[in-house]
Amino acid sequence: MSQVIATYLIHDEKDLEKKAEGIALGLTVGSWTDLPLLEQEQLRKHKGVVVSVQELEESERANRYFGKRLKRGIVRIAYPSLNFSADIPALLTTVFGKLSLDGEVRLLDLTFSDEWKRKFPGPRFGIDEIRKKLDVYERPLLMSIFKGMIGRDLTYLSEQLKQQALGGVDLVKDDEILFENELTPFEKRITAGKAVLNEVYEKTGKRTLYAVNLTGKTFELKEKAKRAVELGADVLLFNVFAYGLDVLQGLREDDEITIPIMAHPAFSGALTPSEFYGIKASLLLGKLLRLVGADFVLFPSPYGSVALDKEEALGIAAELTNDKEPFKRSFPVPSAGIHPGLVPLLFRDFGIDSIVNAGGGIHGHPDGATGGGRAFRAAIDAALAGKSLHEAARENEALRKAIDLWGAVEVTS
Ligand code: 1AE
Repeated sequence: MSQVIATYLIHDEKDLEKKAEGIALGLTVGSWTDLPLLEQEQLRKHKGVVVSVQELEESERANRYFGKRLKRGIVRIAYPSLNFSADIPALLTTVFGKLSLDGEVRLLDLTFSDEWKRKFPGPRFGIDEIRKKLDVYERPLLMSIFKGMIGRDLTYLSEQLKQQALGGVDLVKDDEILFENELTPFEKRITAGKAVLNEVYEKTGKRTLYAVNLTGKTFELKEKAKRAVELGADVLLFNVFAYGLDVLQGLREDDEITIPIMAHPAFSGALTPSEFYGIKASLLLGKLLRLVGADFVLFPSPYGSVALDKEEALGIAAELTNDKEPFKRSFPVPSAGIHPGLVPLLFRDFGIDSIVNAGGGIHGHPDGATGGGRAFRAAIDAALAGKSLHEAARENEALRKAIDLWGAVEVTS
């Protein structure tokens, strides 16, 4: 029988086995042992089953956090797929619905059967087809972010886009905080953006894709996304955690929405950061975002301004690119506070199939956004060639200026 196996970190004062059994029962058939035998038999096929309980060493940190001495353990529970429909809301409500309110349980992972995975789309494009769109294959991609756009008009947007594209970036994304507004409405951003990027392409031969922020009320999103496709938008940026994973899946599965989707992590920090409860980032931003169809996934890198624990960040990237899964691979985009001096670290950790993404690190360059893009491109080339940034900076003025301003972390070995 098909099942979903959930792995949890649990804490309990007394008996981990008992707590695990309580979860398996509580999230499936509820209390059943007092029922007549016939009903017990009927319910047996729906009951969650504790697969394993592995007790961990007591943790002083956890005891301090909870203000009491607790046992800790890793618990695996199998839930019969029979119990819930093959959609994310039903899945999450089953494996971590009421349980998430417990405050002493962290959902670490979910394992799906192949049959269950087949009910989900995965990315429409994924890494390989996005590379084809850009005709860039042998290096990490470079993305920049519009900054300071609130209260600015289309002329300003067009100029900022042009400066970014001239720096050699592969993608430019809207800031996630740019919503529908009179000065730069969604549809006009797309048409103005297209005109600028075509102009730059005519001049330089370099393609740059623009990810426009798809915002508004949930039930208006599909129509808006279809209109974006009609207008020739390249990519949709989407604040998925403000809406829900299922909304992204709905956009992905609509055959009239034929452009890649870029998932932004805004609001996910309300769910992932604690080491004691909530959801592990590699599951939420990695495995589940890929399952529902994100082509790109942004997340905080271990090095910038909103640093994520390194193991978590690597875990997200591993889930997005694991080639044993039956889905296209999603692009990992480690972000936030990135400048050219961090490129060697990002390249060492995330490799070629990743995207270097920067807002402030592009626009804050002494030569403006174009200089910022050039500095990043030189840093990426240096990392690929195994050159130090300082060595590369001797031949590249833009990189030298960036390093003088922000420093550089060289990677040895
Ligand atoms: C984790 C998301 C990063 C993001 O969206 C963003 O706007 C970053 O900006 P900078 O690079 O930190 O200026």
